[in-house]
Amino acid sequence: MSTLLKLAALLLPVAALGLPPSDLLERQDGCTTPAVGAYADVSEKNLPDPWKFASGSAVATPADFACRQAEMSKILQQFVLGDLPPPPDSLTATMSGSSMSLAIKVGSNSKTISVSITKPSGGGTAGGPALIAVGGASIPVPGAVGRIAFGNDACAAQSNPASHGTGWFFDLHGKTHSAGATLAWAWCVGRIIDGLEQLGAAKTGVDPKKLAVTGCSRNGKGAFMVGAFEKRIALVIPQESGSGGAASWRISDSEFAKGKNIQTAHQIVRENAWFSPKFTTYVNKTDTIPGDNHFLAALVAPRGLFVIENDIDWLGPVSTTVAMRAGRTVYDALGVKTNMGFSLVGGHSHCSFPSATNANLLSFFNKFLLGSGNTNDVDTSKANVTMSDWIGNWSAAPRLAA
Ligand code: MCU
Repeated sequence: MSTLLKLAALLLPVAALGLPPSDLLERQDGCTTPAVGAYADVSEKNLPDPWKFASGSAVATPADFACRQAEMSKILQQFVLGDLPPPPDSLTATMSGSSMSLAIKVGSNSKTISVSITKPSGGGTAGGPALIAVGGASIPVPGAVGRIAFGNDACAAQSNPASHGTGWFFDLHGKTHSAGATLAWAWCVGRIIDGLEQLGAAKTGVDPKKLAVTGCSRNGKGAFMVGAFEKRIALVIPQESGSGGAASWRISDSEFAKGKNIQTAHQIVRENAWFSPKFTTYVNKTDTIPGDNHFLAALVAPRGLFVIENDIDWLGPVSTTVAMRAGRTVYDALGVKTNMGFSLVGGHSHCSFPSATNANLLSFFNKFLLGSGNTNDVDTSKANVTMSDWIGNWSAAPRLAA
């Protein structure tokens, strides 16, 4: 680390203390003592407690929570997702018409990617908000929001388990890199944001501080992963992501044991390359993982998160309801409960957006991308769940808000 960087690292926490608490919490990189090394297996029937470090000590302050977020990220990478690489060695962005080109180098590997941008209307030189669509968007999007098309299959393929290693992520990092496709997509979206930042709003039309991400189904798992692992996204809208997204591995196993036609960890690794080859070790013993998918919501917190689900058995409505309500308790402790909404409106086909959800979704676009109004307090699930069965042994949540 250069002397300048060391100085900046020392000064940051001091400078951050002067910020209002909401801004302090936005600084998710505020952990000055991140844990290092590998995490041990556990034996935990409940959802792992977000308020307790793997070491057993309590999460009591905003700085602790930033460190716990770093830990939750590492846990999901170690057991389920594979490793998230650091930014590339170099990236050069150019804009031509509506196409952004990214020349990326990692070690001796290089790749040039092109990304199509539909500029937001009326953004001026400061740029306007934009939605990154993982494989396309299946939600209504306000007219003032631009579009960025992310061709996730080209980044990391998702045809079957043997797809692992195919795509420009793997061309850059090597075919045997541990990342599953969904985490690889998060890294690739990070490069799109690098390009937007480098070129600036005057060229791209996009304000990189006003980005949302969405995707449905398999691409909804991706949208969730992008939001959880790429902190520059302001609003995350995973739609019908089900297993591996909004659903909990543990609860889906429990529902499966009750005879439900639900997607589980042991099935999903045989279907596709969404998760790391490392996950295979754990798919028949998910209660030994010191994390679960409520951690995804905890990693997005306190940023905007609007989780859309459906009542289709395969997606696990009980599993998604419990995991996402658990996620909302984290937002609540941060004093921003309504920054996360959970919308489960059933009775429609997979990835068709129910119009009953329009107003709630719009309230999230308005607050996080268009800068107006407050979000509605959204939890529309009618699934019959007993939260205490899954989070009953959690420590009392600290109050981390102002
Ligand atoms: C919900 O996402 C997936 C699901 O995980 C798969 O099991 C199924 O085959 O496809 C869903 C999907 O992506 O549908 C478009």
